[in-house]
Amino acid sequence: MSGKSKGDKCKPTEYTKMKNTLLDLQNRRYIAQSKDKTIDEKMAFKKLLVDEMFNYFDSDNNGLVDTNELSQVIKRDELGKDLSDCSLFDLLKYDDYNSDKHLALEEFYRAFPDNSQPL
Ligand SMILES: [Ca+2]
Ligand SMILES: [Ca+2]
Repeated sequence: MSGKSKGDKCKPTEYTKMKNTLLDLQNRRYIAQSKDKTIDEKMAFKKLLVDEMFNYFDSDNNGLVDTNELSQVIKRDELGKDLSDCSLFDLLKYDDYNSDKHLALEEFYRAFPDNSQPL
């Protein structure tokens, strides 16, 4: 109900940067939790990170991330200011392929494709 739509300023390049930031955050969380994992697992690593990030976002575990849950993540991780002109809500703008206002895991995979450059 803020009235202002921040997403209009979010350019694709900024959006990509934001997503890299998110992966980076998740990566750090993951590394903090599992110090004994080896680098050899890199192949599966990004997909794993996306899985973990999805679970992190989907706080009620219903398999969908909604705007409410995005708000919670923004609060929890204080993402409000770091992400320049983009916000997590832009995930719904760019990567909600079926336009149901929710992000499914499959849409997360598309948002963070496995074949992009390593972290
Ligand atoms: Ca959910
Ligand atoms: Ca969707």
